[in-house]
Amino acid sequence: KERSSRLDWTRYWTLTEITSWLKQLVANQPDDLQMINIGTSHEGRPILGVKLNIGNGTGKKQIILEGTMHAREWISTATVTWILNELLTSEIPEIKVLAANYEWIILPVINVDGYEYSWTSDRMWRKTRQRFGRLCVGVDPNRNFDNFFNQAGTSPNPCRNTYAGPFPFSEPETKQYSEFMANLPNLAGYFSFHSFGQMLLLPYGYTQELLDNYDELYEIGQKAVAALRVRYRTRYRLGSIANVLYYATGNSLDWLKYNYQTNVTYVYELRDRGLNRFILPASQIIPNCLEVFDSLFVILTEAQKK
Ligand code: ING
Ligand code: ZN
Repeated sequence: KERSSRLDWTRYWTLTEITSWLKQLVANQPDDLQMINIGTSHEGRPILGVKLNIGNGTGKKQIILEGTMHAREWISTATVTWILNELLTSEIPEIKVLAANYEWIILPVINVDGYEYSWTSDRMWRKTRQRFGRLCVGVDPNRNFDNFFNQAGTSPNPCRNTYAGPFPFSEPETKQYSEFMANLPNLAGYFSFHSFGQMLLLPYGYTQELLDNYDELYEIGQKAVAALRVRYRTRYRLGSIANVLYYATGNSLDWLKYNYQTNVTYVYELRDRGLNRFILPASQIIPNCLEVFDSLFVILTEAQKK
Protein backbone atom coordinates (compact mmCIF):
# COMPACT_ATOMS: atom_id res chain seq x y z
CA LYS A 1 0.00 0.00 0.00
CA GLU A 2 1.40 3.35 -0.99
CA ARG A 3 1.48 5.55 2.06
CA SER A 4 2.36 9.05 1.02
CA SER A 5 3.71 10.91 -1.95
CA ARG A 6 7.34 11.68 -2.66
CA LEU A 7 7.10 14.83 -0.63
CA ASP A 8 8.96 14.87 2.64
CA TRP A 9 9.71 17.28 5.47
CA THR A 10 13.16 18.43 4.43
CA ARG A 11 11.63 21.53 2.86
CA TYR A 12 8.44 23.58 2.98
CA TRP A 13 5.59 22.86 0.57
CA THR A 14 3.56 25.12 -1.65
CA LEU A 15 -0.22 25.21 -1.40
CA THR A 16 -0.46 23.28 -4.68
CA GLU A 17 1.84 20.56 -3.34
CA ILE A 18 -0.12 20.28 -0.10
CA THR A 19 -3.41 20.03 -1.96
CA SER A 20 -2.24 17.30 -4.31
CA TRP A 21 -0.65 15.42 -1.40
CA LEU A 22 -3.95 15.48 0.50
CA LYS A 23 -5.88 14.35 -2.57
CA GLN A 24 -3.45 11.51 -3.15
CA LEU A 25 -3.71 10.38 0.47
CA VAL A 26 -7.49 10.32 0.29
CA ALA A 27 -7.39 8.42 -3.00
CA ASN A 28 -5.00 5.85 -1.51
CA GLN A 29 -6.89 5.34 1.75
CA PRO A 30 -10.53 6.15 1.09
CA ASP A 31 -11.69 4.00 4.00
CA ASP A 32 -9.87 6.07 6.60
CA LEU A 33 -9.61 9.50 5.04
CA GLN A 34 -12.14 11.95 3.78
CA MET A 35 -11.58 15.30 2.11
CA ILE A 36 -12.94 18.32 3.95
CA ASN A 37 -13.77 21.59 2.25
CA ILE A 38 -14.42 24.32 4.80
CA GLY A 39 -15.34 26.90 2.22
CA THR A 40 -13.92 29.36 -0.24
CA SER A 41 -11.39 32.09 0.46
CA HIS A 42 -11.72 35.72 -0.59
CA GLU A 43 -9.70 35.01 -3.73
CA GLY A 44 -11.71 31.89 -4.49
CA ARG A 45 -9.47 29.11 -3.23
CA PRO A 46 -10.98 26.11 -1.45
CA ILE A 47 -9.93 25.72 2.18
CA LEU A 48 -9.13 22.03 2.26
CA GLY A 49 -8.26 19.52 4.89
CA VAL A 50 -8.84 15.88 5.71
CA LYS A 51 -10.75 13.89 8.26
CA LEU A 52 -8.88 10.82 9.50
CA ASN A 53 -11.01 8.16 11.09
CA ILE A 54 -9.16 4.86 11.11
CA GLY A 55 -11.63 2.02 10.76
CA ASN A 56 -14.38 4.55 10.22
CA GLY A 57 -15.84 4.12 13.71
CA THR A 58 -18.76 6.23 14.86
CA GLY A 59 -19.01 8.54 17.85
CA LYS A 60 -15.28 9.15 18.22
CA LYS A 61 -14.15 12.38 19.81
CA GLN A 62 -12.90 14.88 17.29
CA ILE A 63 -9.58 16.71 17.40
CA ILE A 64 -8.67 19.69 15.22
CA LEU A 65 -5.06 20.25 14.21
CA GLU A 66 -4.86 23.62 12.51
CA GLY A 67 -2.00 25.26 10.63
CA THR A 68 -1.32 28.60 9.00
CA MET A 69 -3.91 30.98 10.26
CA HIS A 70 -1.05 33.43 9.64
CA ALA A 71 0.53 33.21 6.21
CA ARG A 72 4.22 33.48 7.04
CA GLU A 73 4.14 30.84 9.79
CA TRP A 74 5.08 28.04 7.42
CA ILE A 75 6.36 25.75 10.14
CA SER A 76 2.79 25.42 11.41
CA THR A 77 1.66 23.87 8.14
CA ALA A 78 4.69 21.59 8.01
CA THR A 79 3.92 20.45 11.56
CA VAL A 80 0.31 19.62 10.81
CA THR A 81 1.14 17.66 7.65
CA TRP A 82 3.95 15.83 9.45
CA ILE A 83 1.58 14.79 12.24
CA LEU A 84 -0.97 13.55 9.71
CA ASN A 85 1.73 11.46 8.08
CA GLU A 86 2.84 10.13 11.49
CA LEU A 87 -0.71 9.13 12.40
CA LEU A 88 -1.01 7.31 9.08
CA THR A 89 2.32 5.53 9.03
CA SER A 90 3.65 5.04 12.56
CA GLU A 91 4.43 1.46 13.55
CA ILE A 92 4.62 2.35 17.24
CA PRO A 93 1.74 0.57 18.99
CA GLU A 94 0.87 3.48 21.31
CA ILE A 95 0.71 5.88 18.38
CA LYS A 96 -1.45 3.50 16.37
CA VAL A 97 -3.86 3.32 19.29
CA LEU A 98 -3.93 7.10 19.59
CA ALA A 99 -4.45 7.50 15.86
CA ALA A 100 -7.42 5.13 15.89
CA ASN A 101 -9.00 6.56 19.04
CA TYR A 102 -9.99 9.91 17.59
CA GLU A 103 -11.47 11.43 14.52
CA TRP A 104 -8.74 13.83 13.42
CA ILE A 105 -9.60 16.97 11.55
CA ILE A 106 -6.40 18.06 9.88
CA LEU A 107 -6.34 21.55 8.41
CA PRO A 108 -2.86 22.42 7.09
CA VAL A 109 -3.72 25.89 5.75
CA ILE A 110 -6.66 28.03 6.88
CA ASN A 111 -5.41 31.29 5.38
CA VAL A 112 -4.93 29.94 1.86
CA ASP A 113 -4.75 33.31 0.09
CA GLY A 114 -2.17 34.60 2.53
CA TYR A 115 -0.11 31.43 2.33
CA GLU A 116 0.00 31.62 -1.44
CA TYR A 117 0.93 35.30 -1.25
CA SER A 118 3.75 34.54 1.18
CA TRP A 119 5.21 32.19 -1.44
CA THR A 120 4.74 34.39 -4.49
CA SER A 121 5.09 37.98 -3.29
CA ASP A 122 5.92 38.67 0.34
CA ARG A 123 7.48 36.02 2.59
CA MET A 124 6.55 38.08 5.67
CA TRP A 125 2.82 38.35 4.91
CA ARG A 126 0.58 37.54 7.89
CA LYS A 127 -3.02 38.52 7.13
CA THR A 128 -5.77 37.53 4.70
CA ARG A 129 -5.93 39.23 1.29
CA GLN A 130 -9.22 41.11 1.40
CA ARG A 131 -8.86 44.87 0.99
CA PHE A 132 -10.68 47.29 3.28
CA GLY A 133 -8.26 50.18 3.53
CA ARG A 134 -7.56 52.51 0.64
CA LEU A 135 -3.87 51.87 1.09
CA CYS A 136 -3.57 48.48 2.69
CA VAL A 137 -4.75 44.92 2.22
CA GLY A 138 -5.66 42.18 4.65
CA VAL A 139 -7.23 41.40 8.01
CA ASP A 140 -5.67 39.46 10.87
CA PRO A 141 -7.83 36.33 10.88
CA ASN A 142 -6.85 35.66 14.48
CA ARG A 143 -8.45 38.95 15.57
CA ASN A 144 -11.52 38.61 13.34
CA PHE A 145 -13.65 36.21 15.43
CA ASP A 146 -16.64 37.74 17.19
CA ASN A 147 -15.40 37.25 20.74
CA PHE A 148 -14.75 40.64 22.40
CA PHE A 149 -14.10 41.92 18.89
CA ASN A 150 -11.43 44.63 18.52
CA GLN A 151 -11.02 45.30 22.25
CA ALA A 152 -7.37 44.62 23.06
CA GLY A 153 -4.22 43.63 21.22
CA THR A 154 -5.91 44.53 17.94
CA SER A 155 -5.96 47.51 15.63
CA PRO A 156 -8.71 49.36 13.74
CA ASN A 157 -6.09 50.42 11.18
CA PRO A 158 -6.15 48.35 7.95
CA CYS A 159 -2.43 48.91 7.54
CA ARG A 160 -1.55 47.14 10.78
CA ASN A 161 -0.72 43.47 11.07
CA THR A 162 -3.28 43.04 13.86
CA TYR A 163 -6.12 44.77 11.98
CA ALA A 164 -9.29 43.15 13.34
CA GLY A 165 -11.33 43.89 10.22
CA PRO A 166 -14.31 46.22 9.75
CA PHE A 167 -16.65 43.88 11.64
CA PRO A 168 -16.51 40.36 13.15
CA PHE A 169 -16.18 37.57 10.63
CA SER A 170 -15.64 40.00 7.77
CA GLU A 171 -13.30 37.37 6.33
CA PRO A 172 -14.87 34.46 4.45
CA GLU A 173 -12.11 32.26 5.89
CA THR A 174 -12.94 32.94 9.55
CA LYS A 175 -16.69 33.04 8.99
CA GLN A 176 -16.80 29.65 7.28
CA TYR A 177 -14.23 28.13 9.61
CA SER A 178 -16.23 29.19 12.67
CA GLU A 179 -19.37 27.69 11.17
CA PHE A 180 -17.46 24.51 10.43
CA MET A 181 -16.22 24.24 14.03
CA ALA A 182 -19.62 25.10 15.48
CA ASN A 183 -21.12 22.19 13.58
CA LEU A 184 -18.71 19.51 14.76
CA PRO A 185 -20.76 17.21 16.97
CA ASN A 186 -17.96 15.74 19.10
CA LEU A 187 -15.20 18.32 19.19
CA ALA A 188 -13.04 17.51 22.20
CA GLY A 189 -9.69 19.01 21.31
CA TYR A 190 -8.38 22.01 19.42
CA PHE A 191 -4.72 22.59 18.61
CA SER A 192 -3.84 25.77 16.77
CA PHE A 193 -0.26 26.01 15.52
CA HIS A 194 1.48 29.37 15.18
CA SER A 195 5.05 30.58 15.27
CA PHE A 196 7.30 31.72 16.77
CA GLY A 197 8.39 31.91 20.43
CA GLN A 198 8.29 28.37 21.83
CA MET A 199 5.21 28.61 23.99
CA LEU A 200 2.31 26.36 24.83
CA LEU A 201 -0.62 28.67 25.38
CA LEU A 202 -4.01 28.34 27.02
CA PRO A 203 -7.14 30.48 26.92
CA TYR A 204 -7.71 33.36 27.23
CA GLY A 205 -6.37 36.25 25.18
CA TYR A 206 -9.15 38.66 26.15
CA THR A 207 -8.54 38.55 29.90
CA GLN A 208 -5.78 37.66 32.34
CA GLU A 209 -8.31 35.88 34.49
CA LEU A 210 -7.90 32.12 34.56
CA LEU A 211 -11.18 30.49 33.74
CA ASP A 212 -12.80 27.14 33.08
CA ASN A 213 -10.46 24.17 33.34
CA TYR A 214 -7.24 26.21 33.33
CA ASP A 215 -5.70 24.31 36.25
CA GLU A 216 -6.27 20.97 34.62
CA LEU A 217 -4.90 22.13 31.25
CA TYR A 218 -1.93 23.76 32.98
CA GLU A 219 -1.07 20.55 34.80
CA ILE A 220 -1.24 18.56 31.58
CA GLY A 221 0.72 21.32 29.86
CA GLN A 222 3.55 20.98 32.38
CA LYS A 223 3.90 17.32 31.50
CA ALA A 224 3.71 18.22 27.80
CA VAL A 225 6.49 20.82 27.86
CA ALA A 226 8.62 18.43 29.92
CA ALA A 227 8.13 15.74 27.27
CA LEU A 228 8.86 18.23 24.52
CA ARG A 229 12.17 19.09 26.13
CA VAL A 230 13.56 15.56 26.27
CA ARG A 231 14.85 15.13 22.70
CA TYR A 232 16.69 18.38 22.02
CA ARG A 233 16.44 20.35 25.29
CA THR A 234 13.98 22.73 23.62
CA ARG A 235 12.27 24.93 26.21
CA TYR A 236 8.65 26.01 25.89
CA ARG A 237 6.93 28.47 28.21
CA LEU A 238 3.46 27.59 29.45
CA GLY A 239 0.48 29.73 30.44
CA SER A 240 -2.48 31.71 29.21
CA ILE A 241 -2.24 33.91 26.11
CA ALA A 242 -2.86 37.16 27.99
CA ASN A 243 -0.45 36.29 30.78
CA VAL A 244 2.44 34.75 28.91
CA LEU A 245 2.21 36.57 25.58
CA TYR A 246 -0.17 39.53 25.21
CA TYR A 247 -3.82 40.51 25.04
CA ALA A 248 -5.45 39.43 21.80
CA THR A 249 -9.22 39.60 21.43
CA GLY A 250 -11.21 38.00 18.63
CA ASN A 251 -8.87 35.03 18.37
CA SER A 252 -9.99 31.55 17.44
CA LEU A 253 -8.97 29.86 20.70
CA ASP A 254 -10.96 32.27 22.87
CA TRP A 255 -13.91 32.04 20.54
CA LEU A 256 -14.03 28.25 20.75
CA LYS A 257 -13.41 27.97 24.49
CA TYR A 258 -15.78 30.79 25.41
CA ASN A 259 -18.67 29.62 23.26
CA TYR A 260 -18.31 25.86 23.30
CA GLN A 261 -16.25 25.04 26.42
CA THR A 262 -14.17 22.64 24.36
CA ASN A 263 -12.21 20.51 26.79
CA VAL A 264 -8.68 20.52 25.46
CA THR A 265 -7.55 23.76 23.82
CA TYR A 266 -3.94 24.72 23.20
CA VAL A 267 -1.99 27.06 20.95
CA TYR A 268 1.55 26.12 20.07
CA GLU A 269 3.95 28.92 19.28
CA LEU A 270 6.54 26.77 17.55
CA ARG A 271 10.30 27.28 17.13
CA ASP A 272 12.31 29.38 17.43
CA ARG A 273 12.84 32.05 20.09
CA GLY A 274 13.80 34.85 17.72
CA LEU A 275 16.95 33.88 15.85
CA ASN A 276 15.20 33.02 12.59
CA ARG A 277 11.74 34.25 13.55
CA PHE A 278 9.20 33.20 10.90
CA ILE A 279 11.80 31.81 8.53
CA LEU A 280 12.69 28.68 10.42
CA PRO A 281 15.34 26.75 8.44
CA ALA A 282 13.87 23.70 6.76
CA SER A 283 16.48 21.56 8.51
CA GLN A 284 14.54 22.21 11.73
CA ILE A 285 11.17 21.01 10.42
CA ILE A 286 11.64 17.38 11.44
CA PRO A 287 13.23 18.03 14.86
CA ASN A 288 10.44 20.50 15.58
CA CYS A 289 7.79 17.97 14.56
CA LEU A 290 9.33 15.18 16.61
CA GLU A 291 9.45 17.21 19.81
CA VAL A 292 5.99 18.69 19.27
CA PHE A 293 4.51 15.27 18.66
CA ASP A 294 6.09 14.00 21.89
CA SER A 295 4.20 16.72 23.75
CA LEU A 296 0.95 16.26 21.83
CA PHE A 297 1.05 12.57 22.65
CA VAL A 298 1.34 13.42 26.35
CA ILE A 299 -1.53 15.92 26.21
CA LEU A 300 -3.92 13.49 24.58
CA THR A 301 -2.86 10.58 26.76
CA GLU A 302 -3.29 12.64 29.93
CA ALA A 303 -6.58 14.15 28.76
CA GLN A 304 -7.98 10.67 28.22
CA LYS A 305 -7.41 9.80 31.87
CA LYS A 306 -9.63 12.67 33.05
N1 ING B 1 0.84 34.70 17.69
C1 ING B 1 -0.56 34.62 17.93
C2 ING B 1 -1.26 35.89 17.46
O1 ING B 1 -2.33 35.72 16.89
C3 ING B 1 -2.15 33.96 19.64
C4 ING B 1 -0.79 34.41 19.38
C5 ING B 1 -2.55 32.72 19.29
C6 ING B 1 -3.03 34.81 20.23
C7 ING B 1 -3.84 32.30 19.53
C8 ING B 1 -4.29 34.41 20.50
C9 ING B 1 -4.69 33.13 20.16
O2 ING B 1 -0.80 36.99 17.67
C10 ING B 1 1.35 34.72 16.45
N2 ING B 1 2.68 34.59 16.35
O3 ING B 1 0.66 34.83 15.49
ZN1 ZN C 1 0.25 33.33 14.14
